[in-house]
Amino acid sequence: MDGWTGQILRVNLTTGSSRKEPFSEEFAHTWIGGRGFAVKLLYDELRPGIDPLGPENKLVAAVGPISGIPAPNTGKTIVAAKSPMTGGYGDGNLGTRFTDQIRKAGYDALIVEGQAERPTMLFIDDDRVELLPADEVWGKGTYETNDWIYARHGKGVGVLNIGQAGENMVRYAVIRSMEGRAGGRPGMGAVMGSKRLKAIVVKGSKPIPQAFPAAMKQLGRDDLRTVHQMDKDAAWSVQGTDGVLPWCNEVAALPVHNFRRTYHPDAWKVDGERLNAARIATYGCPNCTMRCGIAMPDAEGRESELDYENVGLLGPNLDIFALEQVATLNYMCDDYGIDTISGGSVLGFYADAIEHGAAPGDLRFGDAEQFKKVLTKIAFREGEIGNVLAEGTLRAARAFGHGSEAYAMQVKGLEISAYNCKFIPGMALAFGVSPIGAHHKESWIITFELKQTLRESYGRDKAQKIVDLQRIRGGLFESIVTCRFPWVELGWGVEHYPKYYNTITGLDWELEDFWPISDRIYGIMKLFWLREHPRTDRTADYPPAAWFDPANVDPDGPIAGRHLEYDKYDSLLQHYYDIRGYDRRGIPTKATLEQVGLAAEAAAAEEHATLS
Ligand code: PTT
Ligand code: SF4
Repeated sequence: MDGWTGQILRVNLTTGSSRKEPFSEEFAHTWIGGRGFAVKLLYDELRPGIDPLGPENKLVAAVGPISGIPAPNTGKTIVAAKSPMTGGYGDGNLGTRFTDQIRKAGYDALIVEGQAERPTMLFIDDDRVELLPADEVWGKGTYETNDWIYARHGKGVGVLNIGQAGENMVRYAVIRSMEGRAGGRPGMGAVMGSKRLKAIVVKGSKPIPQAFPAAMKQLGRDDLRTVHQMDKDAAWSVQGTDGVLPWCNEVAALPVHNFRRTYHPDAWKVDGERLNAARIATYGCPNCTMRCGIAMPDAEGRESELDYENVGLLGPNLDIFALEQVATLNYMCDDYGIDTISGGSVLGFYADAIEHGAAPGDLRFGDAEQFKKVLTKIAFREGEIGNVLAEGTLRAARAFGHGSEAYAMQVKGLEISAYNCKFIPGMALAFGVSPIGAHHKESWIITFELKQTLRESYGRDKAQKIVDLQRIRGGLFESIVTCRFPWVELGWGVEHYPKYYNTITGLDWELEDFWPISDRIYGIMKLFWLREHPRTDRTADYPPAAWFDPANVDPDGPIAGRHLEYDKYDSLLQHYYDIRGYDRRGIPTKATLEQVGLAAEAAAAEEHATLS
């Protein structure tokens, strides 16, 4: 089957068995790969109501037809499972050598099920699949674990590994995937830890099946060169993602003091210019010339790779404006394997709760040393506070009480990325309706909204743009599986991707052919959510109360006195539902599901909720 290896590798950690499972051409064309494969497999195979941190959950790592092929920025893999944060489908998009190695080993997806008795490393070398002891590195951070793996298997292998946070099932533990790369925000590292799976290592030597390999080689080489040239000419390549920080501050979208404020006069101290000036190394994913990972020394001289999200949540959100201190917190997150977004948000929430008398403790905003201590407690679930905070802001707020849930900055249980939408209705909705919880990756409407529309508008055009972006970002890029940055940051046209897809698969698809598949993927993610949350309603798609609170407005600055309004947000949400074909509860109608090819799933969904 050109474009796909046609095989899934299934490994059971309880029995120690593994087997290859072929999949059909129809399955490939219906779900494409990556997120499409992952959500369909998990939806079909997971019994509703299982504990995401129990042996019944499954971890899927899946690539797409474009992944790993030498062409712009193709070194990405999807990791997915039932999320310990949201209870719904969760995934992350990782840059990693795992991508091309798993394809060369002969698989498009890996399913890991069960639970090992002892700390284990899964080793895949083409057809050879072994479960090896990992006791030696259990209890160690991701850096040491990575070195241990490289020393045994060489630096060319693909690696997914976890730190102590994953082992201790901190709900927002991530997976490290290579130097400077990490992800799986909705707790994919915790799922690995619950299986006592310290690492997955893969080596492959087979050719990746392609319809027109010579044509693809030429096309990939030419486009890599063009993207490289575009990148060299772009300011973005100098500062990486942190280049966006001054703009976020200027437009009052920066998270400051647990999202209480939207800008800060000292924000420039942690911006991309300062980061670039402190640069000691640059990292990138395989097949990428853009190399957006900028590393600098932290306060203890260790190399720490920073992105905007990491800086925003571990810096201004905690009132920390010393970049080397931000770098230390970031290094600790990377080593423990804690998501920097949720980690920074949890720390900010805790300081805020103390400030409001809702939680015990003497932690203060701006005190980097104290924040480091709390972060360590979280990674090891040390003491009552470490244990509560390891559960994420929503669960911690429920434990603290005193109305603290209003300023737990999360949606559906997952913490909001570094865009403070106190007065940005469209981006607030993008977080609200993101099917995996508040992640900016599904629809980053903020630049369109603030540059091309009226900020205060709650018009249908914003809801339409969110759907359009979800189709491209959450559907296309996550299923063909490639990095979206050439398109987002350099304007590398989205029309290039069907060209790669067709050259690899031998098919003849137009861009428009991908949209029904994107909608199918969103439909089944929604069904996954519905099955786990049968009493769901539109309130699940609301951002935190703090953004609507007249008592929580900025006293001065660009949006002084402004906040979101409930009735207007609700009407914007309704526009989104209308465009998506959902009913007033936010549930896809039967007709909508049938239209996107989910008739069988719609019939089964009747067991969990009445479809309109
Ligand atoms: C992603 C999320 C992001 S998104 C960032 S910074 W970003 C944070 N990075 C973390 C980190 O680092 N260490 C850590 N311990 N926790 C971290 N949590 C945060 O995780 C990521 C890049 C980035 S950098 C972005 S926006 C783009 N994301 C893409 C995407 O989602 N899809 C896609 N097709 N292409 C993308 N390209 C860009 O990739 P999650 P990565 Mg990450 C150290 O996975 O769960 O989606 O969380 O994967 O390999 O690091 O690449 O300003
Ligand atoms: Fe990885 Fe950044 Fe390159 Fe994307 S642009 S492939 S995230 S290094």
